[in-house]
Amino acid sequence: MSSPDIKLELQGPVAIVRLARPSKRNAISDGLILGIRDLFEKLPGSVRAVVLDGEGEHFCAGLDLSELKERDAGGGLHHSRMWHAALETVQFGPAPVIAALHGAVVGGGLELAAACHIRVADETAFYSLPEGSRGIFVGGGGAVRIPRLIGEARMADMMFTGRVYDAREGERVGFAQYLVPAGQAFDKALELAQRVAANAPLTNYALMHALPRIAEQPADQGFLTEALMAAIAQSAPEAKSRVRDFLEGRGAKVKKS
Ligand code: 1HE
Repeated sequence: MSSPDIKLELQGPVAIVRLARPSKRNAISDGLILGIRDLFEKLPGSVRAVVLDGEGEHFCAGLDLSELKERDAGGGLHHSRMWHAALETVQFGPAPVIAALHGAVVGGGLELAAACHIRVADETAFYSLPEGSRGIFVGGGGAVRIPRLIGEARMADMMFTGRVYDAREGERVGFAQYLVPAGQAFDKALELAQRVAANAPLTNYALMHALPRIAEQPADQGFLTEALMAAIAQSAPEAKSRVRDFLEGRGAKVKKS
């Protein structure tokens, strides 16, 4: 199911995915969450990295509250599971996703950002979980993903007290890995996506699919998963040619930034 509220543009190996419902601050309706799922499921095989952006002054205002009808427990369960399925296609889709954050990154918008692999925020970004004050709970995977970014105590505080983190605090506590001047999040995210797209595909696969699983495994299983993934990655012809390039003086050296 495609949604008119999400747009896809291809720039070589980088896909630019844009939430396109600025009049509603990119609030996520059922149609839009299904549109996100379908778009990520059907990304062309040539895509090596994705930039996720939002049109207008805000990245995303979260769940479309106008659709929050009286649901029975079963309806609520299935609604939340629909979000989970959609955001799984973002996290475990074909390519790493770099979110370009500005303005409101709130509620389900923050849950969407948390499913991405790198978050770049500009100085206008702010983070909030208004579910606490609306009498509801997160339902888009936030209870799992957000504590992994900022810790459970900070997430609970946000929901108990309505605390809003500004862009600087957000970078300090771990919402975003990059903080850039106002208006520059998209350009920075695109620059990073181009770099990510140039990695060996198996390295990106390991970072997307092995690393988060290893984080959940007991250490002895994690070490084994790491070793298996390392063995597979280094056996690829691409790894061999990249290492040979370095040893023969053609590969880039590591430089201080
Ligand atoms: C919306 C939504 C929305 C805006 N659902 N319509 N999320 C929230 O509780 C956040 C609610 N939104 C806000 O706090 C503010 O709108 C913003 C800080 C994001 C932006 O403020 P502003 O002044 O730029 O815009 P606005 O005037 O508040 O909104 C413009 C329009 O968008 C307006 O509609 P209009 O028809 O009067 O023009 C708003 O009603 C509409 N709008 N946000 C529906 N969220 C998987 S579970 C996840 C659970 C959650 O995400 S709960 C948190 C929901």
